[in-house]
Parts: sequence; structure tokens; C-alpha cells
Amino acid sequence: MLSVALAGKPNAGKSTFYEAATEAEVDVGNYPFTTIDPNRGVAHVRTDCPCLARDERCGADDCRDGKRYVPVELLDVAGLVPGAHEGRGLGNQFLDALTDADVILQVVDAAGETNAEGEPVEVGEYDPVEEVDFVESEMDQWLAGIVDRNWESVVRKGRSPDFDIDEALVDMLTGFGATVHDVTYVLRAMEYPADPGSWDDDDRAELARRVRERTKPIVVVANKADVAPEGNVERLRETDKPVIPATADGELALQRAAAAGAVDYDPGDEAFEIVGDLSESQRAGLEQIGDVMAAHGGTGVQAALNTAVYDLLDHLTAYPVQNETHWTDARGSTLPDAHLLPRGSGPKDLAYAVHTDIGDGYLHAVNARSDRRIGEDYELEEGDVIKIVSTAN
Ligand SMILES: Nc1nc2c(ncn2[C@@H]2O[C@H](COP(=O)(O)OP(=O)(O)OP(=O)(O)O)[C@@H](O)[C@H]2O)c(=O)[nH]1
Ligand SMILES: [Mg+2]
Repeated sequence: MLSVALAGKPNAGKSTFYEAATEAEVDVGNYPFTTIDPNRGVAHVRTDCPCLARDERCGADDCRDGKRYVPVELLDVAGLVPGAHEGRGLGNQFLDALTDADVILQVVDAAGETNAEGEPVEVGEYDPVEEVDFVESEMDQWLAGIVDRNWESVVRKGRSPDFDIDEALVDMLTGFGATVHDVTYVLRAMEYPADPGSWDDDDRAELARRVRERTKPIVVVANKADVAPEGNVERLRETDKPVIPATADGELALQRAAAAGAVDYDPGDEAFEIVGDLSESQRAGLEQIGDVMAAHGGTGVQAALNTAVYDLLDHLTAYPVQNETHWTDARGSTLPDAHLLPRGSGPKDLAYAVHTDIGDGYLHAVNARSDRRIGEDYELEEGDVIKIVSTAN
């Protein structure tokens, strides 16, 4: 499963975001380092279900009237402070927890009501633009430290006659969440000495930075948008990262209200409707959330997850079925499964995502939308419904 990690300074709202996105209960508090042990749960990206093209909705557990929720892993870790790579705060432990993440949601406090260390200050007193770059820089330095520590062994290997520097670097970096493909991609774009003994600190730092950039892209979540002073979100947007304004707290409140039958709302909706009896103050609270949503097109929680997976990671959703006419599995369930795959994937990649045996026994595939047989070189598109024919099914 794709893994999305929440990162950022303490007290920015990571655990609130996590709770809103996973419906799990965790500790939330207005002080730094509320979270110490990482929380790991399941969140969802939202997309249009292919059943929207049919007369009947599919009834899959993850489909709410054509809104399809596809699972991803979400990780909530301890807050990070500047100097973490040297062990400040809960530093190294925090950074190690990000090893498996495919993409980072950096939660910043757009309200500026907490300083760089996450300690409460007056609203607007701290400038959130200041905190945008430090997560990236801590991660870069953390990885550079790992490269430095392992360099001796690369140099030692370099003395053997059949040494290949690319191979040695792939070996080293695949241990830290990079794939062979990632490392190869990064090395192709770099100029570097073939002899590891001739590398200097800058070469190693550049390698680390490029590998981090490739393997851990960052989306900035401008949280606490509900109390952010005028202009803060706009200034955050002027940084070089994608920025999604959000109110994690608002999303959580809406979900609680929806569970209590007070509002009609599904995660990712741009607006909600009040359907139950509410006290005056409850109604006022919800209306305030409604104003933030109107300004930003929703609470931002779903938008942040979607931007990370569909835009930054450039993934698409494909739906394997057994029956290409009814779009069902062997038990007759319609569109039971959805898989997230990198753009450029083909039907055989989908077969492997379903099961290794199905991939190994792959014969051919049918595009159930067009009812045409497709070749192995066909590139999947968002929302494709595919029947895989394999010796294993
Ligand atoms: N106004 C407002 N407050 C929020 C929002 N999201 C979270 N908060 C508050 O911010 C404080 C910190 O929230 P947490 O979710 O514990 O923050 P964290 O980033 O997990 O903090 P650590 O675990 O200490 O790193 C709490 O008082 C939350 O209620 C929001 O969207 N708006
Ligand atoms: Mg927390």
C-alpha cells in the first residue's frame, strides 16, 4: 500500500489531521510533543468510481454513491524541530520513521500561533513561511548523514577490480526507501567521480538531496486556515511547494457531526448540509467551518491526500474485474477492488498488484469500458476497469 507520512513542527495539527483522515482516536494537545510513538493507520484518497458510468451504483464498501475511497497508509509521527538530524527534540527517531514513506504531507501552522519549536504564541506572531523549508532541509541532512556514515564501506568496495559505483550506490540507498529505479534516475542526472575516494562532502550532500527529492516529495498543508491571519495562506503559496489550505480540526468536527446524523457530509465534499437538530452554538460552529470550506473548496484534508497521491506521485486508479460485462468479481460483487498504480503502468502491472501468481500467469487483458483486448504495452488510465486473463485465475 502507498504510504503517506505527516511531518512538521510540533503542535501544527498532524495528529488532528491523522484522526480526521483515519477515523482513529489519538492524542491531540496544545503543547509540543503530544505524539511520541508513531501512529499508523489507513486513510483514503477519493476519486470518481467507474460505477458512475452505469445505471446502478456499485455498492462496494469503499464507494459512497459514486465517490470512491481508495486506501493508503497514513503515518503520524512526533513533531520535528530544527536540528533534528543532529538529534534535537525527538529528531533522529522521527526521521527514521519516515524511511518507508512514499510522500510527505508537511503540516504547517498557517495561523502562526506556535513558534518554530511548537510552543504556543499569539495568533500571527510566528511567520509560517519560516517553517516551510526546514523539514526538507532536515530530511536532506539526515540522508546525507546516512550516506556519509556508509561511505567508508563504498570506498572499501571500490578497491575490488569489478567495482561499479552505480551498483554500490544503489545497494546503499535502496535500504533507505529508494528503489533501484529511483537511484538510477538520480545518478543519470548527476555528474560524479567514478572513484568513491574522490567524492567530497558536497558530492554526497547533492546525492542525498536528489534522492530525497525523488523519493520523498512534499506537499505543504497550511493547517488552521480557520484562524489564519489574512494573507498567510497566500504568502505560503508563494513558496516553491504545492500548498493546500486546510482545517483538520474542522474536518474532524464535521465527521463527528456526520456520525451523529447532524450533517450530510462525505470526506472531500466541498460543502455540507445541516440535516439534524442542533443547538445555536453547534450551528454557529459548523457555519464557521462552512465559511472556511467556501473559501478553499473544502476542509483541505482530502485535497491534501489527493494532491500527494494523484499529483505528486502521479498515480492512477485501476479496477480489476473477472466479468468484463458486469464489472464483477467471481462472487458477483461490482468493482470490488481499486488499485493505485504509477502512471505508465500497464495491465501486467495491475495483474501483479492483484497477486504475484496472477502476474506470473498473465496471458492478456480486456479493457471492460471499451470491451477491447489490450496489449501489454497499453498504458492504464484513471478509472480503467480491466479484466485480466491469467493461467492463475
Ligand atoms: N484552530 C485550529 N486548531 C487546530 C487545527 N488542527 C489542530 N488544531 C489544534 O492544534 C493543537 C495541536 O494539534 P495536534 O494535532 O496535537 O498537533 P501535532 O502536530 O500532532 O503535535 P505534536 O504531536 O506535539 O507534534 C491542538 O490544540 C489542536 O486542537 C485547525 O485546523 N484549526
Ligand atoms: Mg501529534
